Amino acid sequence: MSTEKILIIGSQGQIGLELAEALRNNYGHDNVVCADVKDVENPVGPYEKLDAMDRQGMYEVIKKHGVSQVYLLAALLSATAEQKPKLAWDLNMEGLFNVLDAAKEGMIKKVYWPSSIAVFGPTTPRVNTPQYTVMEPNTIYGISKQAGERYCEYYHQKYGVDVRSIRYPGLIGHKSAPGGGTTDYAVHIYHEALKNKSYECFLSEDTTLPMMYMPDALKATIQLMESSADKVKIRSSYNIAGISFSPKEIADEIRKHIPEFSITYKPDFRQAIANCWPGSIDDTRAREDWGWHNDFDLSAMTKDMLDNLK
Ligand code: AKB
Repeated sequence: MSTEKILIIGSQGQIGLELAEALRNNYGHDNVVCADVKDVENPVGPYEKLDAMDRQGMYEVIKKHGVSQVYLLAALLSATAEQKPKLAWDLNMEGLFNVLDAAKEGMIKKVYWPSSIAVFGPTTPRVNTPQYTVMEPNTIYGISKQAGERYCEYYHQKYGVDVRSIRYPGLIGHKSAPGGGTTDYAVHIYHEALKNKSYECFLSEDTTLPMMYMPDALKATIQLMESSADKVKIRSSYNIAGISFSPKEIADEIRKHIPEFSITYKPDFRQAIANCWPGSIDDTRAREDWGWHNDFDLSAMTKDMLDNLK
């Protein structure tokens, strides 16, 4: 029997929906409480309606369920954050402060908080971006993630908070839809390829970005959270790498399965965001510290996505 009680805040988003399923398999159905600002009719397990910015509401949920670990996934992603900068800053930071303070006060034992490749910026080396390098993010999302990383490390060093984090690349999965990111095209493209045999991409054909298939991202997240504390040497956030590809390369891969698939390019404001992000990531530290490795490359992911979406 698991002694852990896990709370996922932002459980109805792209990662939350899949992570809840994976954690419920590992820890038992009733030991994972899902929470989100959305109303959910007939939730499949314990569910609480919760705004991550509502500190008192969050603490009541933590106490009510005897929560020991929080995964804080509620956030505005890069593209939406540029449209709503004030809300993005408030949500991305307040939610984190509320959870870090809960850990500092001893209400919970462990915190997971996702960072992103958006912490890097135009002055960062783009190829094999190192763990430690120049970081001058120029999007609200990236600025909030970088500030969040600094707070995580500070709370760990100053108050002993056991907080763990990964800098996610663009995530691709077939079970849940992405919302408001610059890397979302790499999910939409599969849906459109099957439905319409064509796709208009909002990034240019040669925009290479770091990406990852959802099973790899879930594996990394749970592996990091289950590692013994002494192995987690970085308390800001870990680089992890999966696959790097451009819209042209993913389209070529899809064409191996759907030969008539065609792609056109109409870059919009998201192109400027993508231009300032890395093309590939050096994840040596995650590999060395807690044994991370990815399983899926572009061709295995494409086959699996198309098989499942069909
Ligand atoms: C986004 O595109 O905003 C996210 C991310 C890379 O953090 N997928």
